[in-house]
Amino acid sequence: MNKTEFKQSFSQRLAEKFAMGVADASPNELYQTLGSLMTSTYSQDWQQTWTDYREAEQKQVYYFSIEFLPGKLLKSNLLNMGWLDMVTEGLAELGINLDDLAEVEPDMALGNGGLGRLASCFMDSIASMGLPGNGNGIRYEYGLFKQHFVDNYQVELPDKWLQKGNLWEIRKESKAVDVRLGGKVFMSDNDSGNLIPNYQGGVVLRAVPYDTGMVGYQNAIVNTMRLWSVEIPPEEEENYRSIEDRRTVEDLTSVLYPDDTSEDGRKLRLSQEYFFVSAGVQSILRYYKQLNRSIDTINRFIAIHINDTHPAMCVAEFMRLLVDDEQLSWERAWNLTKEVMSYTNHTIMAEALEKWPISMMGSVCPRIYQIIEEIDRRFVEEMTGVHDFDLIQRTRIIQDGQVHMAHLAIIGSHSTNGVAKLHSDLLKSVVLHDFYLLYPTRFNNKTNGIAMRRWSQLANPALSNVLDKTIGHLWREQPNDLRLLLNYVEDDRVLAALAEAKLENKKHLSTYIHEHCGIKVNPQAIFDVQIKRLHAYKRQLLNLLHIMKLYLDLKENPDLPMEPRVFIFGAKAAPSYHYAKSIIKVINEAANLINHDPMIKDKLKVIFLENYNVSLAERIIPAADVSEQISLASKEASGTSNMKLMLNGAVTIATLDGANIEIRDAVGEENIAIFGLTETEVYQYYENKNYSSLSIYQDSPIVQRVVKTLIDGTIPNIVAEGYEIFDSLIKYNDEFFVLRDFEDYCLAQESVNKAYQNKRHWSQISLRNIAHAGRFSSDDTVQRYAEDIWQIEPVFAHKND
Ligand code: 26M
Repeated sequence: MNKTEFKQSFSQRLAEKFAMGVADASPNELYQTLGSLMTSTYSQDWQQTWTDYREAEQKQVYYFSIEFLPGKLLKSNLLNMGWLDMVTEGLAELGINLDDLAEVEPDMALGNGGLGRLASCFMDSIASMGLPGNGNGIRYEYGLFKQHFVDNYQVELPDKWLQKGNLWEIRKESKAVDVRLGGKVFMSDNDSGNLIPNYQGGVVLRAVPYDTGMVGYQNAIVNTMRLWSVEIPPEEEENYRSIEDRRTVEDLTSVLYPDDTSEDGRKLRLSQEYFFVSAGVQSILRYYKQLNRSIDTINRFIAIHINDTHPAMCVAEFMRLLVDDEQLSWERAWNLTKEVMSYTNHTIMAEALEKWPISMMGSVCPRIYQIIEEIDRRFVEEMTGVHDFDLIQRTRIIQDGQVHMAHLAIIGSHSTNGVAKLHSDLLKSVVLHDFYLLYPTRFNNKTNGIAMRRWSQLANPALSNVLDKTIGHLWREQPNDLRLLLNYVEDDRVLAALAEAKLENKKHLSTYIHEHCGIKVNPQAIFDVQIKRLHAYKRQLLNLLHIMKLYLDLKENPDLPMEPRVFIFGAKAAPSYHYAKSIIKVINEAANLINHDPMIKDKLKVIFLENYNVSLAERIIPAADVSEQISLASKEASGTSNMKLMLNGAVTIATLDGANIEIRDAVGEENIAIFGLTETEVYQYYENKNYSSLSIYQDSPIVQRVVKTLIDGTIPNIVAEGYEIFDSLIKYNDEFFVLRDFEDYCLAQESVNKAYQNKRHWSQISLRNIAHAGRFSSDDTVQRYAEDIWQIEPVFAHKND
């Protein structure tokens, strides 16, 4: 399609859909029109992709994830279709600004944070690499809550993202499957003497898939993200007369759980897990059986990936279908299951390692529980005599009345990977060491990556233009080409152009900040950014304490030589995470104090932007000068905002944690500000039990002065929260070593301040960060999964001309 044809089709589609002309249409109507033109165009490729996979009998991967966080799809689909420039220009000629349309689309926020966003980066990359892969998840009626600040507290509002419909999804009623929940099961022999399950009670629910096309980057490949929604099967209608009964069913896919760590043991969450696992695995087997191949070769055609432990029941569900329905022997089924399954671990935080009471699992999915018991029994039997008793007890699936989901995922798969080098090493040496002894060859690393096109071309056109003019266009497809920038590290014109692009982005963000917070910030100031979920281990508190130090220093000496700074936060706290919410309150109150203190002027501003999500990330990241990656070493599995910020030229202040280590290796020590305890030192403290935050507090006047602002009235309106945080640091011995790292952090901050004083030098550091970011492309990451774990290969893109 060319521009003229596009304009014609667009106007025609608008007339058909809304009986309107461009001048009368609202942004939403224009958005709907453009979207429908796009979906009807790529649907041919979508169908063709599927046909190609099936005809070639390609091995396919199914990425099971309880969260996906795609954000908005309009521009990313336009880019991948190769339409972005044409549509931008065509619409402009019709008097329409594409960005105004894009704004209308609600963020698809079916995830909490890093894990869900990673899944969506992978979906983009899998399609863009031409790899046969599908997403499998839940179509939540309500996405992650919307965050508002009321009286500087976080308040959660429902995210009704589907209210105006969702033009990217297709409901596929004919592909529905039934999922059984609850009831009882007992096994008996059938006529041919085979053991079969008999179910009593419980409910049968219909899982209806909604498919969304995952458009590959200009390769005519469109893969599928399949999200399941619950419905009452029409033939069961009479059993669901009351509103209450109906509601218990509808609840199943109604809301995304907003906690991203500790499992609170809710039965509904477990039901959600089984629901999407069972629906997904059943539909995979239905597809496989259409191929008319022996069930014994299914591992050559299907790979199932378990994204964190939430879908770990895939192991047992796959066994159930092979043993109960296909009547395979346990041994045959088990070998196939292990070959099909693979698992990624995303955390070492103990409270996030999922466990379910056996009574709950027995009541939600009794047959699955039985199968897990049998897997556990055979595991113990197989290991007895080979390994020592204690090791077997520590690694078995069922312990102390609970089902350990990570154990199920590891025992039932052929691959377990961490998400950054350090994290994968810690899995082997500490967190999953026992399993490493049992299965050393199953462990591997796959460092996370990011969808480069979204986080550079789409989010940062200003920078992209500079790159095009400097190193040509190839970086857009080959992110490693960003290295060519290094040739220009002494080129003043390029350095100035990079600085100019950054300033332009900072001006845009300043406008947004003014509109949303009523605060005027100086675009020439250092924009210092910490954006991620609010968590004690991520240490937003460390950032705040340093801000308070700067504040006190400035109060003492208003002429302090210091580059003006704007500290920018974006973070949601889990609604039940009291401490995290207190941190938000305190940061907001400190911001209010500092921003309105006439003595401080433009030197220091603190901005906490409401409702951090993918779209807001796309505004903040291009405007960032400094990237805060300050988790306690060993606690952040990888991080991915660190990669996005680096790609956009921010300079990182970091602990040696997660992928920060690989970022340092990429850019070199001179181009990153590293501080704080190493993971080894942290573990030494654990071992020797000799950390005392109190003695640090007592020995350091600066630490004392800063920590006291929490309780001495310096920060107003935070009596309860101030004491809560003060106590966490002093009375409860500072679990995340905030005080231990404080002074080193201040030094790192000071070095950043110094570096910024020399603008040319700063731009050079920034350039080196951009130049080395290419290695964190999720295109490469998924390629490594494809080769090492899934054993899938690209199809050759068909030509649609
Ligand atoms: C648990 C219970 C109830 C409801 C939700 C959860 C839950 C949801 C998400 C638990 C964990 C969840 O995600 C954890 C996560 O996002 N981990 C991050 O994964 C990223 C991608 O690998 C890493 O970069 C981050 O370091 C890691 O914290």
